[in-house]
Amino acid sequence: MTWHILGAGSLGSLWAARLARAELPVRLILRDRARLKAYEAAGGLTLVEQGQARQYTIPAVLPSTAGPIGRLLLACKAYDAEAAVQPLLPYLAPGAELILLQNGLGSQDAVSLRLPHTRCVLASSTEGAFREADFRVVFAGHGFTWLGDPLQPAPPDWLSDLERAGIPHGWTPDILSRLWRKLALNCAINPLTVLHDCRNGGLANHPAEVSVLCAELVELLQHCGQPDAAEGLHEEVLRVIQATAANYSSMYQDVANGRRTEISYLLGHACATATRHRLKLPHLESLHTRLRAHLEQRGLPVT
Ligand code: NAD
Ligand code: KPL
Repeated sequence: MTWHILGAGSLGSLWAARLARAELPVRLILRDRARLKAYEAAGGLTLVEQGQARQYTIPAVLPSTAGPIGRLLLACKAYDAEAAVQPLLPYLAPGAELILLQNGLGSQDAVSLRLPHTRCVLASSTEGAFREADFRVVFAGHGFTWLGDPLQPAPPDWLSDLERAGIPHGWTPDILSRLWRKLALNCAINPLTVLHDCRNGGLANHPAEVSVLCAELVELLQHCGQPDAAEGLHEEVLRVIQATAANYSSMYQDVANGRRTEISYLLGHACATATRHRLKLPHLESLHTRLRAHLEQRGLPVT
């Protein structure tokens, strides 16, 4: 079955290139005619790995000419996911499956609600890629992608395609726990790197702030039925700060480059969940307020 991939950005291109070179059928879905023309002019997708660039001439279509779609990888930012899937709804084949490759939480529910009869597999990835130019992506960091379906524990048969394409992955019956854990790590690290204008390692100078945020995140995870995601969170946050000391967090890079952040699906989602559970988490709330003010000052969206 053809892999339709919406979002020819960093992760979407990384998946598309690896699936295509394993000779699996892949089709990119681009936003509009202008993007399609630009893609055709570029001559395909280029993936740069260990300094070596290789171009893949993967066919691309518009939403209106994509159908019928049996399998769709949605590889856009969390804030684009719901709108991106909308024009594809009439073209989804009966029994179609979606793979939602968004960081954070909230966008997956928004998409699933629009597709009550379609299986939505959720993904959480630690692979790293960035766009060097339009339709040219650099594979920057090896990682792993967890996949799972909170409603249906049986793994789909297309995992063998990922195996064949060399995409490191695992199937988990508890994908929500993985997504919450990553969200918590992102909440404890990313906003502070933005507000303190530092690399991840710079947070070693703010141990009390990190510690109090971790304590509140643990409380939140325990309250919202994710005790496994809370286990050893503070220790892992300290480990990540140390292991990625020289890196700038993804949110830091977004802000530095004047790009919209996924704040609503990370810290915003954590704070909204706390409110729903009538839980007072003053440090997380204050962090959210300070981060929004910081984004506003820079003319960036606060959601
Ligand atoms: P990206 O911005 O590089 O790519 C997203 C692509 O989606 C863009 O090309 C954009 O034009 C396209 N898009 C958006 N709306 C569209 C629409 N309506 N129709 C067609 N195309 C549309 O984003 P990314 O870095 O690949 O991130 C995707 C998700 O993966 C995010 O949630 C991100 O946090 C997460 N993630 C990224 C990385 C990474 O290294 N890049 C690592 C882990 C997780
Ligand atoms: O995932 C990350 C990011 O930069 O988004 C790290 C810094 C590793 C954890 O928050």
